[in-house]
Amino acid sequence: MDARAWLKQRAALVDGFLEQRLPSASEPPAALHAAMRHLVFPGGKRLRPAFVFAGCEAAGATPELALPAAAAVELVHTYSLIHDDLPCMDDDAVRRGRPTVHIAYGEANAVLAGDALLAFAFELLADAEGACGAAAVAACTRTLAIAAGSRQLVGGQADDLVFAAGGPATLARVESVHRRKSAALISASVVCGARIAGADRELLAQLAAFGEEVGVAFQIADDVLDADRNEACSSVAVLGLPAARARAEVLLASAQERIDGLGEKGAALRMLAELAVRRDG
Ligand code: GRG
Repeated sequence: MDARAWLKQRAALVDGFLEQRLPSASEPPAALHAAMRHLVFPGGKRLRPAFVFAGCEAAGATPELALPAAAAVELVHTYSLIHDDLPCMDDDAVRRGRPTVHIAYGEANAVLAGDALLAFAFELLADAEGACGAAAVAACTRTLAIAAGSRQLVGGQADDLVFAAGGPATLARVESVHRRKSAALISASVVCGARIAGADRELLAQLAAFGEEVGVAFQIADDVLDADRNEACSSVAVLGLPAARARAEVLLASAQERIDGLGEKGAALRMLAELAVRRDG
């Protein structure tokens, strides 16, 4: 199947689920609920949910089983983008070609919308107990909570914010931020999908390592696409464009090698990894 068509089909699954489950924009407090929906719809590439589905497939289950986990991961991602755009962080007025949430709904609603989306992500996961089993839900909750926490996503963001003041930029420092801020959630996505399919410890470790390498390569691709922003914490800043591109390819190849043994079950993961790293937007 064509990779983009595959991704679009998976995105439609998540969109439908989120459309049904998120509070409507008219439910009071209406400004808050409208702010929550503002960045969820029409949404972005929906890569992380696709990694959840692909992780589930890699461990041998039908991907639809992982739908609540896929939606939960996308909401954690969405919350992080809303907060990242705030004036106290990156101070961005535009995301995905539209006004950011604080521009459209005010700063307080943007903070609250992010908070509520993070909480709702875990509500969706908890509700999946009947379909996925209590053990799988508990394991996914833990995986996602760790990836979203101060040792991963939030900690990476904290270090990114003070990166320039923290000493000389080195590849090790940049990739430490990339691993936490970006790769942790991608790795957790693959792992959650596999957990729902009942993967054993060995496969989970293999997929976590795959996800981390793909995640860092994905972030390098992002640095390359944003090269003209001259950010301090960027692989382009420490390596230059050609070497940054080459580093992403090395990581992608290493990640792909890790899942060679999965055969056909790993096809979706392999396709998605390529799409995430060799993208043009
Ligand atoms: C504020 C808690 C907190 C965390 C912020 C996500 C993030 C950390 C910052 C956003 C800026 C950034 C460059 C993050 C790295 C991850 C990344 C490249 C996000 C964009 O992901 P895509 O390309 O976005 O999947 P779409 O729009 O397709 O969903």
